[in-house]
Amino acid sequence: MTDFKKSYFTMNEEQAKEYAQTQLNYFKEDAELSCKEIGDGNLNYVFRIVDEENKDSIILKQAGPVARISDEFKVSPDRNRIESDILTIQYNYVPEYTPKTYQYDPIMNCFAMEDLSDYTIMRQALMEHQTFPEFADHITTFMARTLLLTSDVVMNHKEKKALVKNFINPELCEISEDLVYTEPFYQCDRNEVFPKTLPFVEKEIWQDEKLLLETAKLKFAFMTNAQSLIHGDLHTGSIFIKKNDTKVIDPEFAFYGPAGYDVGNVIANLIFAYANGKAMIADIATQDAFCQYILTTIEQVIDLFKTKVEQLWNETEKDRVATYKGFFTYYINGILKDTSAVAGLELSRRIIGLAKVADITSIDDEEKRAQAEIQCLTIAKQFILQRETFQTGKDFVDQVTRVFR
Ligand code: SR1
Ligand code: MG
Repeated sequence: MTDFKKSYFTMNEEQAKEYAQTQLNYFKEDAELSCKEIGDGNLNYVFRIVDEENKDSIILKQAGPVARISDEFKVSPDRNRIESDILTIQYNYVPEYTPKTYQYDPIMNCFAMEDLSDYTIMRQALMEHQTFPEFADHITTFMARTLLLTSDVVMNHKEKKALVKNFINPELCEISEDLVYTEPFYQCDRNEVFPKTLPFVEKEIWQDEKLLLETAKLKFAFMTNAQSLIHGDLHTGSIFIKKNDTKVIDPEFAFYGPAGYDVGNVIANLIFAYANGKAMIADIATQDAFCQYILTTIEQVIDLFKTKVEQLWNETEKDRVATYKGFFTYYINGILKDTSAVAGLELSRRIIGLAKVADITSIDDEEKRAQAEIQCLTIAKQFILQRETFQTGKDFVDQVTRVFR
């Protein structure tokens, strides 16, 4: 019998099964279980454990001492606590779109959660060019509630500060500070630039001093603006989806940061799906239908987000000064400006930096891939440099269609 109470070690499938049998109050004592490691993210181990008799199943997620993508990233397994805690908070605010968690173990740095095997990772589904008309509605409910209700606008300020403390997440923040805000903007060894895209990156990104200055301002805003308890990594690989439902997973990068960070990540990753549709769908009618769906979704994400934040703002008790005339407009415009900037940063870093997205890397025709990458980077520059001009869904969509003509 393995002693799971003594000290932390990373589990293999057999040990995860034994863990589920002996440590989780979930399966019957004599249940016959099977276990498979199904994680395909950059950081953690994800075990799916199934009761072979009634097919009831659960997910066990364990944090390892280094990232899976590269052991250069030594990240404390305590991120598992952060993830389990924030899933509980998000579940309180948005039970519809958050998976249910069951049990967190601070020794083994793992927690159990609802199995979502009947859902697909959204990035995968979008690469198969599936469409999800309700997604914009779901994700904007998720973002409006989690971002506004954890902010100083509506929270008791001492309680908010206690949350800031609980969610200090230095190691995961450092990954974003490096991979999102710093490395893509100079010739860093860790970058991996597609050779046909390199001349554009060298001239239009690394030598553009105006752009570099803006990324510096944005990096310091990311590190200092404790506005909302953000998910911190809200790309389409952190979303489980099926036709009429959405679940947001993987919030281990959570900390108090700019609210627009989450919205910007959603927008950028929809643009990657759009670029993939343009490059990979040969039939023009099918391509048009899919790409139009993405544009509609981008527009709805921005406009519904604004509407829902305003609704919540109006129906929730607030700090006295937040009720002053003009403050809401100032506040939401700030979030949208950050949304634009972060969308630009995410578009850049997934093309130039270490952590790529399959929407782009799966484009097998080299010319088409380089074209898609340069189009994404062109949009990115505008999103960063002209960030105060992107305030409506249409502003974002127009920029995408101008570049992808
Ligand atoms: C070292 S981790 C690389 C990337 O994977 C995560 O999902 C985050 O996006 C991070 O930047
Ligand atoms: Mg992740």
